[in-house]
Formats: sequence, C-alpha cells, structure tokens
Amino acid sequence: MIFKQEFLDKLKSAKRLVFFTGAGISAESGIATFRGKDGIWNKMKPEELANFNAFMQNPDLVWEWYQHRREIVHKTEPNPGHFAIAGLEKYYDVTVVTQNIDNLHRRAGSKKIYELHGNIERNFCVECKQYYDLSDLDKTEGVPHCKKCGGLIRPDVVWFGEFLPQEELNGGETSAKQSDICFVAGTSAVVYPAAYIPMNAKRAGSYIVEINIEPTDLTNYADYSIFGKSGEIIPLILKEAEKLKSS
Ligand code: BV8
Ligand code: ZN
Repeated sequence: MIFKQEFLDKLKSAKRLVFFTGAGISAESGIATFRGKDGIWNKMKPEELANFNAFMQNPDLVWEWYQHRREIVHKTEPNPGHFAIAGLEKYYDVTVVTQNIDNLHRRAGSKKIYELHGNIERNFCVECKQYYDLSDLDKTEGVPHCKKCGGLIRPDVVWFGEFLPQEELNGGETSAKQSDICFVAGTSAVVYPAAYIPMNAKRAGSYIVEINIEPTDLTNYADYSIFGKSGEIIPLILKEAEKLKSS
C-alpha cells in the first residue's frame, strides 16, 4: 500500500495522534457492527433495546441482550488494528476516543482512552447509582437487583436520548482538537454528539484521516480517506511510522 506523500510528511512531523473509533474497528475481532449488512440494528431496532424506557418496560429482555453481547465480547480478542494503535504509543502521544463499549482498546494495551458511550463490563443501580462489576452479580436469570437498595441494575452504556459522560466527551473533544492527526476508523459517523468530534478537530486544524471499507458521512470532510480494513491498514501505518521516526 502506497500512502499519499502529504500524509507521510504529517506522520513524520506529528507528535499527537487521536484515533476516533467505532464498531468497524472491532468487526475483524468478530463483533457485528450496528449498521452493516449483518449489523445488530438490522435484527433489533435501537429504539426497542438501547434506550432507558425499553429497559424500564422490559428489563429482563434488555439485560439478556447485553448479556448476549457480553458473551460475544468475552469470546473475542483485540485484532491487529487495536494492537497497532497501542503500538503507535512508542512514537507518539496517542489518545483513543471510542464509541465502542467492548473494552478491546484497553485489552490491546492502549493507555489513554475516552469511552464516549460507556463500557459493557460496567453496571450500576438505576436508583442509588452503586456500581457493580459482572463478578459482583449473581448469575440469576434476568435483570439483577441492587444489594443495597433493591433497584434494577443496568449496563453502564449511553443509551439513545441519554447524555454522554461529560468528562469523556470533553476529554475526547479536546484531545481531537489538539491532535496533529485525527484518524477516524471504523465509524459511519452518524451518531451524535460523538460525530461532531472529528468535524471540530478539523476546524481546529487537525489533519483528518478516515480509515473505512466504504465512504461515510465524514468522507467529504476528511483530508485523506484510506479505503480498506482497519486491521490491515493501521499496522501498515505503524510500519511507516517506525521507518519515518527512526530515519
Ligand atoms: C444524546 C451504546 C443528548 C449502547 C450507542 C444531534 C445532536 C445530539 C443528538 C442527536 C442528534 N441527532 C440525533 C440525535 C439522537 C441520537 C443520534 O445520534 N441518533 C442517530 C442514530 C441519528 N443521539 C443520542 O441519542 C445520544 N444522546 O444526544 O443525548 C440528548 C439528551 C436528551 C434529549 C436529547 C438529546 C446518545 C448516542 C449514543 C447511543 N449509544 N451505543 C449500545 O451499544 O448498546 S450508539 C451505537 O452507535 C454505538 O455506540 C456505536 O459505536 C455508535 C456509532 O456506530 P458506529 O460505531 O459508527 O458503527 P456502525 O455500524 O454505524 O458503522 C461501522 C462502520 O465501520 C461503517 O462505516 C463500516 O463501513 C465500517 N467498517 C466495517 N468493517 C470495517 C469497517 N471499517 C474498517 N475496517 C473494517 N473491517
Ligand atoms: Zn441501589
């Protein structure tokens, strides 16, 4: 793969990289994306499941859906795309700003991560906000109840119509605006306010590099679009960085 010279020049001079990632970066780990042909949303509608009212109306169904997704996540491994992002920390100040809730960036070794939409491994009580790790929850069928107050326990993920955690959103936005290169990998960039981040980074002067298997809403915004699988492209970018940073 030959990269554009303008990009290679940026890669050589850059100090701070941001990787803004979505479900596509975990596709090669075997986790279905949301809007692709086999995407989860095709079978289930987000409004049916990934929102608070659906949970309060049918907590067992929504809880079981997340348990099903956790089982998938626990069976998967980070892929070369996740590992290459962690590997770039050897040459750059790298920040990951992810919409994913699968914890794969952390498992791949990335140090600085902002999780805009939460993390499927964490849960909390809707009444008293007590946090629970999965290991703290007894393996009963259906939604567990809080040991302190009896309230329903929910996954610590951001549902539609819910605010994103302020410090994650601000941290992610600031890092992207201050980055020399903001990579946008594996996202359809249709979910807001997360999708504002790469746009604001561009306005702040960051060089936007999109990595996706097809064009998205962001493609016209990007300074450079690299079409291909993130698990193949990002390791090649790491190889280029190794050459550029050691010459
Ligand atoms: C909110 C967690 C404030 C749960 C998710 C304007 C401003 C503000 C809000 C809105 C707005 N317009 C609309 C809204 C409402 C809504 C929204 O954005 N709706 C969209 C669908 C139109 N936003 C919200 O509700 C947000 N909250 O705004 O609060 C507020 C509060 C009260 C009242 C009003 C407003 C909350 C959004 C967060 C929702 N939670 N998930 C869970 O996962 O169960 S969203 C879900 O979508 C995931 O987080 C996911 O990460 C995210 C984005 O999807 P992608 O990651 O991009 O995945 P997708 O499948 O779409 O795309 C995959 C891409 O990868 C594709 O492009 C594909 O080509 C590519 N790909 C595939 N394979 C590969 C690949 N690329 C490279 N390599 C490969 N191998
Ligand atoms: Zn409680």
